[in-house]
Parts: sequence; C-alpha cells; structure tokens
Amino acid sequence: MLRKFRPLCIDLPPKWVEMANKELKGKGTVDKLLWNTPEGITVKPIYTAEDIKEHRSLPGVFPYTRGPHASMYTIRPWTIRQYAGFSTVEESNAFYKKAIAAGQQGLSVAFDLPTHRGYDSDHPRVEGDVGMAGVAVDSVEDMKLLFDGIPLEKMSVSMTMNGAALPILAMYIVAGEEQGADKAKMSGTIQNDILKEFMVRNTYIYPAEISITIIAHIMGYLAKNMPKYNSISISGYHLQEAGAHAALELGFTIADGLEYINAALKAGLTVDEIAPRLSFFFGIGMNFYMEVAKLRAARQLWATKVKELFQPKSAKSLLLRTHCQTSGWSLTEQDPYNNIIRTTVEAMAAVMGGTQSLHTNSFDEAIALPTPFSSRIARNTQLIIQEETGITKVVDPWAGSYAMEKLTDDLIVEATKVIDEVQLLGGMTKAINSGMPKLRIEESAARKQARIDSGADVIVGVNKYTIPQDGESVEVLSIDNTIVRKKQVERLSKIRATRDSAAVEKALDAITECARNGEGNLLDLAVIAARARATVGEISLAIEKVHGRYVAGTNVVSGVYLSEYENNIKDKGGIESIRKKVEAFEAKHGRRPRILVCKMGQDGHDRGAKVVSTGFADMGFDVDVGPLFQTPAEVARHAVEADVHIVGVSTQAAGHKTRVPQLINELKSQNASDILVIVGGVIPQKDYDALYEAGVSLVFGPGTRLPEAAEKVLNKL
Ligand code: SCD
Repeated sequence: MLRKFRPLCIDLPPKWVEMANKELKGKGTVDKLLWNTPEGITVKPIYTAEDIKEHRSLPGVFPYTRGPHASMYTIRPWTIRQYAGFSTVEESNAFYKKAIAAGQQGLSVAFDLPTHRGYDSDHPRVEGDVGMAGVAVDSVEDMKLLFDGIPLEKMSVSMTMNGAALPILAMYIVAGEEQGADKAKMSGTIQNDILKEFMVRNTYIYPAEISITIIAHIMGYLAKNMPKYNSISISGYHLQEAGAHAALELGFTIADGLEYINAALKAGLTVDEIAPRLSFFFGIGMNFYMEVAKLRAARQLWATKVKELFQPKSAKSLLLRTHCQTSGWSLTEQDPYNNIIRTTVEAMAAVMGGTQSLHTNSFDEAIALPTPFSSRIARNTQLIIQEETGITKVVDPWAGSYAMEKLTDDLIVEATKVIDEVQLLGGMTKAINSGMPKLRIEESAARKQARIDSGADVIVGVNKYTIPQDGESVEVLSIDNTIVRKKQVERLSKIRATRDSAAVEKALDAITECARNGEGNLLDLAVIAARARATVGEISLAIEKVHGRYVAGTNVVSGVYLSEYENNIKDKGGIESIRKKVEAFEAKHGRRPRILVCKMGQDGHDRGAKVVSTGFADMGFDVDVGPLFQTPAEVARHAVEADVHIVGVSTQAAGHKTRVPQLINELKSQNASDILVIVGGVIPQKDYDALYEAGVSLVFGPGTRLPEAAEKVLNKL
C-alpha cells in the first residue's frame, strides 16, 4: 500500500514512510522530501544500515576513502595556506611575513594575469592588468624580492601558475639557489594543471600538445632534482567555480590526473617516479554533505583507478592528497558579512572531508581583493576550527554515517560515468579538443543560474531575505595599477641594460631548439635562462616562436537556461514578459536586439560571460560572443562589424576602470557612440559612478537576476 508513495528505485523504510506521511498531515507525500541534485543523485530524507554496501577500511589503507594517513589531523592538522599576492613583490613580501607571524603555515602565491599569460609588464597588451589580480613577476630579481627574508629551504610554497609554469618555476628555483637553499629540500607545489585551463580558467599560452609536453618535462626535472616538490595541483576547484556540479568536478579532475600519468609514461618516466608528487585541489561549495562525500569519493576513485590502470609498486602513488579552497563563487556582494558564515560552513566540509591544506576566502572577495582585516578573519576561521573545536581529534568523523557512506558511493558512480565518457573519447586531451567538458560545465552553470533566478535555489540576501541596497558598502582594497606598472617597467629596463645579452640569447635559443626537436629538458634550460636574467616574457616567447599561441573557440550552449528556468515553478513571470518585449523590439526595428558579450585584457574567467550569453540568447536576444583577451580597440571593431546594439563587458579582474573608458572612446572614434555599453561582474560599488561618468549605460554586480538585467537593457534600448 505504502510503496505507491515512492519512486520504484528509492528504498525508504516502510515504517518511516508511514510515520512521515502522517506528519505531513495531507500536505503531499514523502516523495516531495526526495531531493534530486544536479549531480544526478537522489538524496533521501533518511538512510539506514540497508544503504551501506560494506564497511570501509581504515584510513591510511587502500582505497584510502577515509584519508591518506592513518592518524590524519590527530598528529598533524591541515596546512593553513592562504592564497595571496597583489601589486608589487615588495608589498606581497611584507604581507606574507605578517601572515606567517599571525599563524599562517604555508605560502601560496597569486600572480597577476600578464605573468600567467607569459607577458612582461611592459607588453602593450597588458597595460590594465599589471599587478591587479596578483603580484607581477617579470624576472628572477622580482622572485628574489618576493621571498626576501623567507627561507625557501624551510617554507613550503605553492605557486598558482599554469601557462607560464616553466619560467616561473625556473625563477623560483634560481631564487632558492641564490638564497643558498638545497634544491632537494625545497617543498611546495606548482599548479601546472594546463588541462583545466583549456576547459575553464583560460590562462593557457600554447596549444594543448606542447603544453602537455612542458608538464612532462617539469615532472621529469622535479622527480630528479626536487623530490619534495609537488609537480602538479590537479584542480577541480576552477571547474566548480565555472559551474561544474560535484560529479563533473570529480570526474574531470580524476580524468585529468590519469592523463598526466599517461603523459609522464610517454616521456619515459615511471608511475612511481611521478605519481607520489601529484597533488589535487578541490573547490568546496555550500552543499555540505556532498562536499564531504566528494573528498572521500575522490581518494577512493584515484587509488582504484591508478592501481587498475598503472599497477604502481609504491603505495604512495595511490594517495590522493589535496588542497581545498572555499567557493569564491558562493560569496555574494549583497549583505557581504553573510560570506563569513558561508566560508565557515565550507571550511568545515573541507576539513571533515580530510583536506591536507586549505584556503578560506575573505568575505569581501565577491567585490575586490581582500583587505588586511578581511584576510585576518578568513585565516582565523581556520585557526578557530583547528585549535578551539576538537574537530582535529577524530579521523574521518563522518565514517559509518549511513547517509555519508551512501552519498560517497553514489558520487563515485556518477563521477565514474564522467571518467568513462572521457576515456571513450580517448582521454582528457582528446575530450577537451572535442569541446565536451567545457560545454558540460557551461550547461551546468547555466542551469544553476536558472535555478537561482527562478528562486528554486535560495541564496540568502540575493533572491530571498534581501535587504534594501542603501549604497553602504564595505571597505575594499584598491590598487593603483599605474604605479605598479611603472616600477616593473623600471626594473625590467635595468635588468635588460645590465645582463649579459649574449648569454641570454644563447639560453633562449636553446629553449627554442628544445621546443622544436624535443631534445633536452625544457625546465633545465629555463633555469639556465632565468639565471642569466631572461624574463618571463622572453622565455615564453622562445617556445611561442615554434608553437604559437592558442586561440579558443567561442561556442555557447543554448536552451538549457530556459528549460531549467521553466522547470522551476516558483517564478513563471519574468521570462515570458522579456520574450514579448524582444518580439516588440523586433517588430519595430526589423531585427532582434543584438548584443556582443566581451572580455578585455588577460582576464580569462568567463563563467559570467558564458552564462549571460546563454541566458540572453534563451530570452530571445541575438548574441555574439567575443574571443577572450581582446583590447578595447578590437572589441570596438567587432561591435561595429557585427552591427550590435549593445556591448556587454564582463569583468572579474579589476581591469574595468582602465579598459571600459578606453572602449567607449574607441567606439566614439569609430562613429559608433550609439552602441550602448553595459558592464557586469566583480565591480566595487565605489567604481559605479566613474563608469557611468565615462558613458556606461548600466552596471550589474554579482547576483543580478538575468531576467532583470535583460529587462533593464531593453528599457534602455
Ligand atoms: C601530514 N603528514 C603526515 C600526516 N599528515 N605524516 C604522517 N601522518 C600524518 N597524519 C606529512 C606529509 O606526508 C608530508 O610529508 C608533510 O607532513 C606535509 O603534509 P602535506 O599533507 O603534504 O601538506 P602540505 O605540505 O601542505 O601539502 C599539501 C598538498 C600540496 C599536498 C595538497 O600540494 C599543497 O600545498 N597544495 C596547495 C595548493 C595551493 O595552495 N593552491 C592554491 C590555488 P612528505 O612531504 O614527506 O610526504 C589557488 C587558486 O588557484 C585560486 C583560484 C584562481 O586563481 O583562479
């Protein structure tokens, strides 16, 4: 009798169903308590012993679901490793020293976007980006100042660097040498995960094949010379930030890791030479149980897959060790102190999932780089969990929870489907070339946005329990980019004037030759070039000469925003009225409103641009998506050629103050000042007036509902 309340595949205890149905007092049946998550998992309101297939083995034992070490935090807690870097090397150095004195346990360097993309600070394409979203490093002289007074033999340093991993790691090695450090003792991690750059983050330089070769050379060099240094941080974090749900994040990340092992084997290395120094990096969002389960599932999946595919001899090759970062995307501009609570919940999930290292975001990061005050709170969040709560006293405390064990199994099943799909395409490089992972992530992001816009997914302060926006905003950090750039340009000129140019040229030629014929080790050669004071831009160019720069396609998914929005019954109003307005516009003007969505400068974070493009297209706009990394002049030319009504600038990395006014001037000079310019993204409230004064029609901060944005744009038109 009671089974009719349940979908056939979901087992709920009949006695419980009977009681719960009574408690529902006629307001539906227990079916409505089932939660179908974006991962394709049905979360039940209750789990029992029947849900557990088998008891899991101990932590420190294959398949390591419960942790890579037996004792975990009971003898050594995770490393508090806050990601930071801004403007000049001197300022970042002072910040690191203060953070260490205040309890931080490892360093994590954020570089600016020109450095990521292999441009020196004096390159004409990067004027607005130098020192904005991280620290500018052009040569080994900068690297030495960055770590001045910080002994690299003792301090473990993570460097988030992918595109320009080769020159940056070379400069770090030389900075260590010149401090007198023993390379073999230097510990840390270079992100060096280029595959995910092609999927989401976009700080690649070269095409995929040579990029993977560079990684194999780096793995080879480190295995031989720096055994304590982790050669890659295989990153799901950025996939989650770009919109991937947990099963996509997990599946693609594990598949990336398997691809790197294959690349190393192809380069003549053995699995046991490199796998123990592969490390991972996951994002931790607000779905608490799912995130704890994700880390447990990740360890089990990795150990099982590596054992099955590569049969390593060393148990260390099977261990998934990971860094985690709380979700930047989950932070809101509205009611920003709520972000402290979000970050705390996410940090708890990371720790209960058994992370080895953690970054907790500062509450103001939805709008700007953190201030010393917000950084302190973020760091203290971890110190309080570590030292006041007793959480470190029990290993894998969720083990044995019926719900957690089942969720771990369910996630393994869903992520395995993703991995199998990638393997069928021939591995991750081929899958990326097919465009599949990028589109799957963009689809997941568009669906998430539709669930928020329709009110199905709640974000407190954004689409529920909102407070009036009274213009009051938190203090944010501003960087005067012109001063940073001037300093960098001066230091570059001095280096170029004083170094032995013949030695530099010889070292750079050797890199070009190796990139051409594959003989030698690219990191070995980059170290020689860095010692001779070759710059990041020059070392990058030495390879670009042979392999060129990669240019990504501009496909977007269509239809998914609308279908997800319409699936959610809570708000049917918004979209239909927009579509009607679009039709009215078309009837009057003979064509639909046409918008060019663009990104300028070296900022490759394109989740916002892609979601807006998909959403606006689904609401009836004609959408052009511009290529990444454009100059204002290039965008203006594109806008004129495509005859658009609107240019929508998406910005995440603080370049808006320089580039948006330049774009408006460019449009004027091309007789196209009738084109509306709108700007959206991470923009502090205090910059709004300057943008309006420069001629911007509308500014949209994070958390804007797409139907509202579309309506405002149509009204302006
Ligand atoms: C630890 N150890 C133990 C133990 N716990 N030994 C016995 N029993 C235990 N219970 C040992 C370890 O084996 C290791 O020794 C040593 O202690 C240090 O521990 P660890 O776990 O290796 O910790 P750590 O050195 O901090 O390394 C953690 C990772 C590493 C392995 C995860 O790769 C790392 O630090 N990653 C950080 C990456 C990062 O910060 N990325 C920022 C990205 P041995 O070494 O001898 O084994 C930011 C970013 O991208 C932002 C977004 C953006 O820019 O877009």
